[in-house]
Amino acid sequence: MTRPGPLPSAARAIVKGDRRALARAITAIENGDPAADPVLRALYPRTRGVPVVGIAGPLGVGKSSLINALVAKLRTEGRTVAVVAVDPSSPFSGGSVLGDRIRFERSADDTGVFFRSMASRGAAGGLAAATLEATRLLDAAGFDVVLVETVGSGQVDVAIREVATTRVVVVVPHLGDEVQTLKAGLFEIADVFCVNKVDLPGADLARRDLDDLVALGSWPGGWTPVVVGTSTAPPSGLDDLWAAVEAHERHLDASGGRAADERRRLSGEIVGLVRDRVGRDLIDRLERDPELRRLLDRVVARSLDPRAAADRLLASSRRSR
Ligand SMILES: Nc1nc2c(ncn2[C@@H]2O[C@H](COP(=O)(O)OP(=O)(O)OP(=O)(O)O)[C@@H](O)[C@H]2O)c(=O)[nH]1
Ligand SMILES: [Mg+2]
Repeated sequence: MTRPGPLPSAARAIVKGDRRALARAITAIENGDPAADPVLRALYPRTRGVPVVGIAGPLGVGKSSLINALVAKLRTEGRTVAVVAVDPSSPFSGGSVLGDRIRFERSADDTGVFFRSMASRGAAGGLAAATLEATRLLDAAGFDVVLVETVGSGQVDVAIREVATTRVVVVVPHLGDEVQTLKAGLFEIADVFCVNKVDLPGADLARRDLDDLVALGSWPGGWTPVVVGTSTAPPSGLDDLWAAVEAHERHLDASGGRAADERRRLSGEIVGLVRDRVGRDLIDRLERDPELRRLLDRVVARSLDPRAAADRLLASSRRSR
């Protein structure tokens, strides 16, 4: 049941600001450990729906550098920030092309910032689900803003659509190959395009190209993506970047998009959870239930095809309910 009541001790610790309890709970989510269950359930009613800003884009464009800069800015303004870096060591990405990726700057004595990385466990969808649950804990823990960096893999980036309320897609001057990345699905998910490294030549051209692409696109939901230019060293454009994020967050409230997105996200999440459980249950039964084992034997022996077997499996699970 999800109504506010006495909290399990781990959940209580998280609400009180215990960062180690928070980190442990996120690890449990990451590992699919059932210990996360009571914590997630108890804290769900305490989530407020804080902005979750996804920072996506190809390798090495400066996502982490931008996040460091945004964290510094938000902290100066007195806001607390949690950062989740998704898939930092995946076999797909392996880090920036030149191996010069920026680490997050951790300030041990600032409890207003929390950094966490989450590794990919198989499917991008699974990672997105785990990240969504982690952002809920961060919300319930009281952070004002959650920033999520997704690295490299277009699939993970697109899956993060289901997690972030505002999606920033970062590119660098000389789009080149990156246009391909954008075509691979990133283009459609952007609420803000950020041309980073405007200190490099070609930045103006890249911004104009993006402006043209945006003008050609059709954008449901009444929001046309904003194109901003930034550099992290020397810092420039960071206020514009954050202003674009906030404008999108305000648009979500004014247009009813936030509520609609949330409904869609939650229905997808619930269906995903049911699918996982039913799937696990069926796999279990295929192994154990002698009748179902015979069914599988027949498919192996080519006397039944997989679709017919699926029909029978569904029929039998309906009967047994
Ligand atoms: N010239 C220039 N270089 C930058 C800028 N921002 C970041 N970089 C450099 O770009 C490199 C990659 O920066 P990161 O912040 O690690 O980029 P990332 O997108 O997080 O990289 P991955 O996580 O590996 O995909 C580093 O060498 C940064 O110093 C910028 O505004 N201008
Ligand atoms: Mg990075």
